[in-house]
Amino acid sequence: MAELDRQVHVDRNLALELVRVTEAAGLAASRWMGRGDKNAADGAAVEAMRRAFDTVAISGTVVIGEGEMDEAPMLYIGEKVGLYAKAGGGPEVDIAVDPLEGTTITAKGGPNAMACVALAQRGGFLHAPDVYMEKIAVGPGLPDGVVHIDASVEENLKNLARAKKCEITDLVVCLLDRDRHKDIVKRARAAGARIMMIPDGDVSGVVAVSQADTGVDIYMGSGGAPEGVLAAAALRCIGGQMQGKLLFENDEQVARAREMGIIDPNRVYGLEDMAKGDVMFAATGVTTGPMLRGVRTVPGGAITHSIVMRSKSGTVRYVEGHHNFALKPAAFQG
Ligand code: VTB
Ligand code: MG
Ligand code: MG
Repeated sequence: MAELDRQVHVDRNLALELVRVTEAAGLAASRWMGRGDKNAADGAAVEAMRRAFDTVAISGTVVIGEGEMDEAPMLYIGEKVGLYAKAGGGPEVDIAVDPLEGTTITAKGGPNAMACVALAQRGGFLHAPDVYMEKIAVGPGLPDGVVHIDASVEENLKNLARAKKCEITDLVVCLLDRDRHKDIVKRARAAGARIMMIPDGDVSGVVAVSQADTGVDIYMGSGGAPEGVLAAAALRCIGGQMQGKLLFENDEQVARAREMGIIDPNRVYGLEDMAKGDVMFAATGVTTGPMLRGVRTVPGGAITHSIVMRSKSGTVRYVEGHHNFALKPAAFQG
């Protein structure tokens, strides 16, 4: 087999392998739905995802993870994961994870919590520090630069409405329900736009701009920078535009980012700056939302709903997993 063919073959297999990783995390987290313990839910997702990675034929390095080695026992930044992590061999890839995006949502049994993973070639992801990121995103099929992170809310809405050949009153802006977004909300409402506030989970909030049936036209506001990179990976696959800007609260954060290779703290990152080259993204719903159905328990097992996508082919697949716990190793039942 020619080298190129072999590479393509490896890539293709990996995309579907990744879904097993998010399924494992999703199944584990779902056991904690509505139990009021977000740390237990998160811990269960992290542990299950870590274990599931051991079966994937990669030599992976976590670059967006659960924190630094001294604060996170598993899936910490720099950790090697995958079947070949110790033995060597296998494709060398970088990994971004959020084993449970929406820990509080899960603890309350709210909507739209999910387990997420993205994979890129070495060096493909922005090594985002754990600070906030200002984000703006719109869906596919619009002129390049139709919105800009440095433009005003009013200007962005006006330009988006013009490009979509609609009125601003037709547009829906999605953002996290946070006090820090009061100004954006006020301005967007004054301009006539409608608002969809989400309690947590801005990865799915951003991805919603690229999914026609969510009714979201634009995502705005700040959320976690690691979540920004995961969302960028997804948009690279599914289409759409996104910009991000890291928000630093003090000099220590700026210095820390500099150590991670971020020289210009005011840089505006485009999609390719956050997730470049061949990228894959997978997510499994933990609780039901507009993007994915949550885990459903059935006699003897559970049903999961996941999305898998690759930037190279642009294929987006929805995978419904019917898990039979009598046959599945206990460690993977969640
Ligand atoms: C978002 C959201 C996450 O953090 O990134 C948000 O996607 C941002 O932080 O689900 P604040 O909660 O401090 O606003 C989460 O809500 C939790 O990781
Ligand atoms: Mg997390
Ligand atoms: Mg998160």
